[in-house]
Amino acid sequence: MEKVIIKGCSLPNMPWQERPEGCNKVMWRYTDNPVIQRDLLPTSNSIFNSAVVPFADGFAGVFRCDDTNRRMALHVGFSKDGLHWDIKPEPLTFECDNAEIGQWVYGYDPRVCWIDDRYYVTWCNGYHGPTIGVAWTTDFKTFHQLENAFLPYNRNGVLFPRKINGRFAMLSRPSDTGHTAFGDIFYSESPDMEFWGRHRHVMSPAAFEVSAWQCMKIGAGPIPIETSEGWLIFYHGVLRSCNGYVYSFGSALLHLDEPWRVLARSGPYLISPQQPYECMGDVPNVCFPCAALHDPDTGHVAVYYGCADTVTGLAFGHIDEIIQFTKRTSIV
Ligand code: BMA
Repeated sequence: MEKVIIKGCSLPNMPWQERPEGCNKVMWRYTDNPVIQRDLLPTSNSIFNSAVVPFADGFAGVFRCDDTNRRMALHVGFSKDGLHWDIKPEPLTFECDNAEIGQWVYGYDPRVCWIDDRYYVTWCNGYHGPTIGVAWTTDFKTFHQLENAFLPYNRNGVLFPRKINGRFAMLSRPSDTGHTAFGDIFYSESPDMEFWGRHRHVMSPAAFEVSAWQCMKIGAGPIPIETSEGWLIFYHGVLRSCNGYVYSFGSALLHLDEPWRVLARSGPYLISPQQPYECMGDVPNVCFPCAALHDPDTGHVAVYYGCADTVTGLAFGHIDEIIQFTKRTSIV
């Protein structure tokens, strides 16, 4: 394979640990996982499925913090090193011109994406069922909420970090009100972040006999990473076992100009629930990625993922190795 070109801003200060001695895995876990404990806030039951981005001379994030009423809220946090976080105890509030849209019901599983001149937040927003909320900020203090991107029911809205063919682009996962046994990833475009259309099908769950970890439903995770081999995405997949759902994550490469075209898709998972903090918690056996930091100069990537719907974990890898793995094991 030719040298992979990776887009993005240099990020020499991102969290990183080398692959442990003797480890032959494509991705490996941070030794001090969970990187964010469930009770970092006095009022939090759990902090997981959260979004982290470079900000100022460090990092900022939008965190899913369920409180001890078990209400799902979003909180802002800041960190110098991406490992130790100062998460604000009060939930994030949005400014919105439209009272109906701005009325808070619940929010979870945020993603944050820098495009052009601002950070966009997308999240699973309660509006007669879950749909994709959209807001922007420049300072992580004031958040301006826009129209919901789609009709309910939809989850896992993930923006691309630049316009594609002149339009904003987003992956999402239409579904229904519950944790039902279906879910495909779709692609949509917008000229203005308000009106979304040109919907295209991207991926369905895999056949059980081909790749069982992703055979029930799938959903996009972190913001796609642009490379010379295509958009690298991490996505979660669900297996339905006799004892409940198991959430793992793998990788895929999407065509740069027509991202609904899947170039390669990993048959094996990259990370599946195996550590105690991934297997035990409010929802056992869940690894759910929502953010990644990467440094194009070194090819390092750090993926933040929710563990057992309770805490946040971190896993590392080399982008070129993940791309090779995706192509070598592809089920497309
Ligand atoms: C999904 C979402 C995620 C959660 C996962 C496992 O449907 O609700 O927030 O992590 O289920 O419970």
